[in-house]
Amino acid sequence: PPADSASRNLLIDANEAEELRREFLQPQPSLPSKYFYDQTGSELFDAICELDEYYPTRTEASIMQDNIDEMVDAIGTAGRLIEYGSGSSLKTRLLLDNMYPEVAYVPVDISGDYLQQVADQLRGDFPDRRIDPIAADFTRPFQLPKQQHAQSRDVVYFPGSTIGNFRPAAASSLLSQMRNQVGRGGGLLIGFDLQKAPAVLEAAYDDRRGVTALFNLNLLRHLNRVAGANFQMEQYRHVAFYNDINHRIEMHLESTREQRVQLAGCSRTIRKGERILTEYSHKYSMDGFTRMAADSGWRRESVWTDPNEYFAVAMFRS
Ligand code: AVJ
Repeated sequence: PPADSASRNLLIDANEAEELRREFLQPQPSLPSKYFYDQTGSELFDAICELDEYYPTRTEASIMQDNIDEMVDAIGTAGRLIEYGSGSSLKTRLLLDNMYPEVAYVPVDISGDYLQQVADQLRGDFPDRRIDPIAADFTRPFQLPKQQHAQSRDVVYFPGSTIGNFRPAAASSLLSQMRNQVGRGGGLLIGFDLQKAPAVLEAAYDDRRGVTALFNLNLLRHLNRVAGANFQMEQYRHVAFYNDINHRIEMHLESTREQRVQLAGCSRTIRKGERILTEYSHKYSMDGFTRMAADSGWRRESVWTDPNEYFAVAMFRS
């Protein structure tokens, strides 16, 4: 059991509790985006991907479809495709269908139960492919099993512009962690969202049917369950806007009244109208992203985009 009394009776470990308290007690309270993805949140995210307004998923899928042969060759004939934050693995099915048969698939996801369900389903659908799931929080260093063959190369797959959720410093350190994990000669196949008209961006994060609002609010329900929180979901509203100075969508939960909130053994007052930051989704220029990756030891080998240049998928080599 966790040593400190504040962390007793929580379904998260002492590190997670400490991270939650640190973020939540900032002058501008925030909550880590990774808590979106419990079972319900993962399902809501799948629903977001079907929305008319949410262009990233379908744009990335069309980029993958249009360039699958080049991508598969860039991944290579042996090794592992290690997907950080695999979720439902829906986007990965095209790669699983087309990659060289010797390439194993290693989905890494924080939501362990969902990961096992997905892995079992994939084993049924791709009986000839090795599927080796790892339940881990990829934002912290985690151990990969050793490769069987010295010559085989690992490729990290990080689609969906999940990188955009991280502040620039954290994004850089995550790119460095990936570089260290695959070693020299390893690859990174990564999707990132490009800068575009704010109206397009804002519609994508504040859809008419309110699915994104539910997704945002579900984070509170998740924390009530796992982190001893007492958020009252009805007393917050979803806020999403484009910050064009920092080139990012920001999602917040705005309190409709003053209230006292407990979380992971701490408590604070949230004033009426005060906002809790729940997500950044950074939008990049092609050059800006390439520079950030280069600073973490990655050189760009290929980049693919759509006709509107809404989204990009790039292969980097270390
Ligand atoms: C999965 C993190 C890339 O930032 O677009 C979708 C999550 N948040 N709608 C994104 C998300 C609100 C998504 N990522």
